Amino acid sequence: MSLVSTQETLSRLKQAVRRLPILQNVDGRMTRELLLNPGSHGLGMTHASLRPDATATSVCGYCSTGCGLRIHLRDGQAVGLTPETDYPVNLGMACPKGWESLRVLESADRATHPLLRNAEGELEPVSWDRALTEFCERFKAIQAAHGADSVAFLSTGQIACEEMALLGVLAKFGMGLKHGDGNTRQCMATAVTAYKESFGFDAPPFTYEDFEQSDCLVFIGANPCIGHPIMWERVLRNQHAPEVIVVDPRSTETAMAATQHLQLRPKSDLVLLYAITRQLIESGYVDHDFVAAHTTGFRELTQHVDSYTPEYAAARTGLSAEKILRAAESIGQAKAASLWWTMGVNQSYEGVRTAQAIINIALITGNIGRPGTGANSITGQCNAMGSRLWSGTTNLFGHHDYADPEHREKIAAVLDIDPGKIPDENGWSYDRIVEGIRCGKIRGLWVIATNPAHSWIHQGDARELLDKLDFLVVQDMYATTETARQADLILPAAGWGEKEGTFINSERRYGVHRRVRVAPGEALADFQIFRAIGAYWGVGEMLTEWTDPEAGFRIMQRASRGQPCDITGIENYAHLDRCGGIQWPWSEADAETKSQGTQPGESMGQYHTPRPHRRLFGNGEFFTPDRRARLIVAEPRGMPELPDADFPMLMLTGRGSVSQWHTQTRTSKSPILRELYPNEPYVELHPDDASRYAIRNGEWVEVSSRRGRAEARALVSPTVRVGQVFMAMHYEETNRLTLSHFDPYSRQPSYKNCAVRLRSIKQ
Ligand SMILES: Nc1nc2c(c(=O)[nH]1)N[C@H]1C(S)=C(S)[C@@H](COP(=O)(O)OP(=O)(O)OC[C@H]3O[C@@H](n4cnc5c(=O)[nH]c(N)nc54)[C@H](O)[C@@H]3O)O[C@H]1N2
Ligand SMILES: Nc1nc2c(c(=O)[nH]1)N[C@H]1C(S)=C(S)[C@@H](COP(=O)(O)OP(=O)(O)OC[C@H]3O[C@@H](n4cnc5c(=O)[nH]c(N)nc54)[C@H](O)[C@@H]3O)O[C@H]1N2
Ligand code: SF4
Ligand SMILES: [Mo]
Repeated sequence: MSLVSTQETLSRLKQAVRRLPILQNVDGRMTRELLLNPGSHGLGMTHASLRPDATATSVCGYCSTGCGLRIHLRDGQAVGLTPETDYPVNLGMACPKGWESLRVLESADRATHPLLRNAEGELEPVSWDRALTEFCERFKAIQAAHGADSVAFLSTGQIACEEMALLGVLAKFGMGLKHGDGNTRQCMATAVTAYKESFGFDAPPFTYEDFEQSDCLVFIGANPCIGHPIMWERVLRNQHAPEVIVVDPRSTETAMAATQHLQLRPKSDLVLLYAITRQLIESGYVDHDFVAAHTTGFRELTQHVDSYTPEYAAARTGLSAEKILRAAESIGQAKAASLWWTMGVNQSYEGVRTAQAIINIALITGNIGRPGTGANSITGQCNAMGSRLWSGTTNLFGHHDYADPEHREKIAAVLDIDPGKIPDENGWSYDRIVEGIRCGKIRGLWVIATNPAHSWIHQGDARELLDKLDFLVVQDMYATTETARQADLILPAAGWGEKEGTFINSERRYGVHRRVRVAPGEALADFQIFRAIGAYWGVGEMLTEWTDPEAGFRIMQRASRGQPCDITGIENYAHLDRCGGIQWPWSEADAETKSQGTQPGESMGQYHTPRPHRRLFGNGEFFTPDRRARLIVAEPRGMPELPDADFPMLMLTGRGSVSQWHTQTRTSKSPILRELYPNEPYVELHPDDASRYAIRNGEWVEVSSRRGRAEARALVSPTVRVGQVFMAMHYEETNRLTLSHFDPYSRQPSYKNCAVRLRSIKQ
């Protein structure tokens, strides 16, 4: 089928849909013909490939950097891509994952048809009609027997805002699923909670230019050389000969490029940050005017950190007092210091308070709201930010509050639904959903664009629990993921490049990704799957306005009105394209009163980026009721599982290489990427430990914990300290070992600390 002929089919179908079948037909069911018509892949999608031999720009679908990729089309099909030279994020650069984005769409293990587990226990292809009917009947039967709450969903930071918004509306208000969470719990929940408490809103304040304008950058538990390589490129463009301080227990690529590496003991960050805070206060580096006008809690903070002398901190962190003093001095003396954190902070049993200790330092030194400053959480997935605002999981649509009746009224009006459909409290977090399966309260689970059987903490337990479910539905691009293998029903999804919508990157920038390929077989865009489920479930009426992603975007805009993340001033997708993305907030008032066009000297090539409003808190006003930021402190806690005689090593986990993405469902499908990373699991250990356990570099070893065992090749290297090992999360073996424990406020898993032992096994 050629795409050009699809154009006609498409417009005919669109008309047909508006006239009758999809959501308006009498029994609320989408007709089978319509679903199975190949043209229906594009239903309601405006489509870059409708312009043969042109190019289209899409935001990358892997990490939260949000690089602009120019897609080259022949006869309407994407044939290749290059990084967008003028896009204000990446300025012509991309990492190998971005370059290889199209290749991974072509894999033989793409899910092309719905698959249903038959009486023999095997997955067999079925029609969409059958799949959707089973989906509804099985989940409804579970709800009838065990209550509406007994079915839950797990969503993602890797589908478009419009898709996650539609999913939230459908699942929570249409299907009555009270409990839904997403993989952003594994990733960003700590930053969200920390920001909400400290700033009054989940609001990362920075813009990427801050990487270039800072004269002191502090990276805490972040390895951007691997995780965010194009952000790191922006650091390399910094003309201020900046001090770069890296706080990481490992000698990472980023640490090696730093001017100061604080190679602290794992999970001693809170002590270190309090010691730095104490030193900043003692040395007179506090911006007292800012503190008095814009914060609360400074006296308590001063008292709290008083006992964190450099000597005390040195003993607890394993760093020298001089190193700690030098880092504090660098921050204090900087004209513009910025502090950046990622998973070394968020994935911790005391992550929220650690993140807030970072926020405190930025606040008391007045390093906020000015170029080159900020307490800046770097996001993970391409649309983790979108999931924070729009998934409806941790907050009500557009960062409203489920518990607030006015918010429920507002959102009900925006969605044109009965306010009674909106629950008056948040649903369960991911870990509670998992526990809900254990105790039999959750019987049905719908997993969308995430792979918990690989990525969830203490994997053996997670897999057993998934097996316990009465009905497990997995909606994924690939039929072979670890979770899909356990599913009762697999719904085949189109991937990035085969559908369209918006992502929000780490600096709050909305960008569009476009449909430039046809999805294989009968795979459908998630947006379409949600609409189809709505129709089959009998709540199609509720979704009438959600005809296509851009219509969904307009609903989101209405919901954002008056919120700190107001985007009512964005005209449409074309406007986002023209501007190279737009950072929130961009309200109608902003659009009227602030210059949007290119100013003299501000040209960004083809793009007209709105210049003002690019970083938050320039006026010192925060989103708390009294407009002041909160300085929040806590007592550091101990690691729950310390190395001991049986399990004498501490295991760290994280990203392994630039060319690997998470559970490897996508990146392992590119032959080029496969050349660029180790294809076998490996464990990094220090040369002294290697000789203690008589392990040679490259040999297979057994790594075990109280929860499981794994085999991996030894990578003997001084990048880790004696007594510590590192395993990359990209191999399914890693989470067999991890210990299930969480931050008490954010419920984010603490993936980066558990006790293991090593044993040589000759193979
Ligand atoms: N290539 C690639 N890039 C990615 C991803 C990917 O899978 N592959 N995933 C994306 C996603 S979703 C995310 S969330 C980000 C993650 O990006 P990062 O957070 O930068 O990556 P990690 O390697 O998980 O963790 C960062 C560092 O935390 C350190 N660390 C461990 N324990 C501690 C501690 O107690 N204190 C301190 N200070 N540091 C500690 C680790 O040694 C590690 O170097 O990357 C994104 N980018
Ligand atoms: N030990 C350890 N574990 C970790 C971490 C760690 O540092 N250490 N990091 C954690 C973090 S930060 C994260 S973010 C998680 C990530 O964990 P996961 O979310 O489980 O990892 P992914 O491999 O990104 O899974 C995404 C899935 O969505 C599918 N997919 C991609 N695009 C689409 C789409 O458009 N539609 C649909 N329907 N499916 C799609 C992919 O094929 C894949 O199966 O892992 C966490 N686990
Ligand atoms: S840095 Fe991130 S957004 Fe940019 S090309 Fe690589 S994966 Fe894509
Ligand atoms: Mo993440």
